[in-house]
Amino acid sequence: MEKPREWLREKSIAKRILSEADIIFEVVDARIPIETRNKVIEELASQKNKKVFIIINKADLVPKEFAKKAKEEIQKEYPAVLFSAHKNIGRKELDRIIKDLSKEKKIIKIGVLGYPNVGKSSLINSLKKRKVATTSPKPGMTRGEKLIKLSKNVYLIDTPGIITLEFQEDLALKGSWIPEKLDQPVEVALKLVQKITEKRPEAIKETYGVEPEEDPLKTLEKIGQRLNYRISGGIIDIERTAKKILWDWIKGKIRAYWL
Ligand SMILES: Nc1nc2c(ncn2[C@@H]2O[C@H](COP(=O)(O)OP(=O)(O)OP(=O)(O)O)[C@@H](O)[C@H]2O)c(=O)[nH]1
Ligand SMILES: [Mg+2]
Repeated sequence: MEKPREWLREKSIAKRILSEADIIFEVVDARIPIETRNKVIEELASQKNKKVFIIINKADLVPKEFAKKAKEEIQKEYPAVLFSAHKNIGRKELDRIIKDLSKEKKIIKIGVLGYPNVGKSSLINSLKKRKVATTSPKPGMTRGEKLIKLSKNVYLIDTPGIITLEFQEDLALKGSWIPEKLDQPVEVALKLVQKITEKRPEAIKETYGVEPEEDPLKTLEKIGQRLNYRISGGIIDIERTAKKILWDWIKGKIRAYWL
């Protein structure tokens, strides 16, 4: 499996944060709220008996109905909050939760954890109402941990994205892996296109103005044609098209979602 060293490093960060923090905010992507739940974080939190809240971020990218269903599903296990760092969804609710938590102890530290690119740093900026943490569409932006004072006795810890021991391909489908770092970007884009075609085919039409085909490779070709991505001889540049689709997915430009 790829990157075991990276994984070990991140697991040790997760361990440290889980010892240091009193509460864990696990951030997930509202488009794929179940897939972006992180086993490493949840297992460590339960071992250490830390209270976990799941923050379903990027709620602006999904319809209300879907968001509600995702929340109900997750709340079977953990308290969950629908949130958008961009559109101010759920800020009041989360402010209230933090205020209540802050009464439990003299000083509380909330560890903000999750896969790369789910919006941990953006969430912190939104709560702080100021840009204190660096954000970027590029997964892996936040490197070290950063302690941010939110109020008199509440601290937030921004952390690098935690990945679990899984294939690059699966991480890329979660928007947590840079497409340029993939060995097989076309294969991954095909999987993504297939999933979108299965779950919400309209999203292909909305984003690229072409009808999806049953065969994802044909869809990819149509998209490449539409974008006019060509290599010499006029052949469609499939690899460039694949990377573009993966980036669009990372950037939230494709409105597909599933549980
Ligand atoms: N539409 C939408 N995009 C968001 C939201 N929150 C964050 N983003 C975008 O998602 C991307 C990643 O945001 P970050 O806050 O850097 O994510 P992170 O989890 O800190 O990422 P790493 O530090 O790389 O692990 C950026 O392009 C943000 O603009 C949101 O609520 N809605
Ligand atoms: Mg970050």
